[in-house]
Amino acid sequence: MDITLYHSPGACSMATYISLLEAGAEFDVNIISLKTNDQSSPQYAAINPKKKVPFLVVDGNGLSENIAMQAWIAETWPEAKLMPSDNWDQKKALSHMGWFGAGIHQHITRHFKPVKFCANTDAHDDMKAKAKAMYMEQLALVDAELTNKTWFFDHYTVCDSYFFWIYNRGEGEGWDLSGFEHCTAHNARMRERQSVQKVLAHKAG
Ligand SMILES: N[C@@H](CCC(=O)N[C@@H](CS)C(=O)NCC(=O)O)C(=O)O
Repeated sequence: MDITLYHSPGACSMATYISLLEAGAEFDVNIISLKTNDQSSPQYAAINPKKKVPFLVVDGNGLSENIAMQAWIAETWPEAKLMPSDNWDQKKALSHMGWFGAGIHQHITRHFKPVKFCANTDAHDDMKAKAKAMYMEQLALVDAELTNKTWFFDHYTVCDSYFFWIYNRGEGEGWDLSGFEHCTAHNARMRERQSVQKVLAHKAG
């Protein structure tokens, strides 16, 4: 299989990158730097018209959306056991990842780049405060979910890869997340993994 991950250091493509490493996949990483707006270039738009990372190309076929990539990785390398084995828990894993992608990610983006959503700069501080509050509200729910757990399920899964990014980016916004003790402990465990260390060290092309 010929696999290329389009990734920007620090972006949510970290989650896919971590899972590919956890699966033991062989793949290339093509850096699309969001810092230099590479995602908006005509060259990248020709590859991914949605102009976002992550984007995964497998034997010439492109796939967008983290949740789909995570499911594909788990199914393609079943021996890595990156999904729970129980049918209901598998759906719960999809539910968690849908939540991370659609229910939490947006609050980070609104705080990071309010100008993308609102031209009135006077409203930005208000928008950022609300985005932070909504992120914190969701993180409290994740913290409850992780209570007395090492991972989201009884072993490491793609949900853990994905949540690493959600927590990491929140910290990147300068938010103090230490009060979410279970999320914080999860993050510390994640940072011990070779996959995470490799992705964090991969800063540029
Ligand atoms: N729904 C997409 C979201 C992807 C996304 O928003 N990626 C961000 C980086 S974290 C991006 O590429 N932003 C570039 C832009 O909006 O210009 C997914 O889950 O993969």
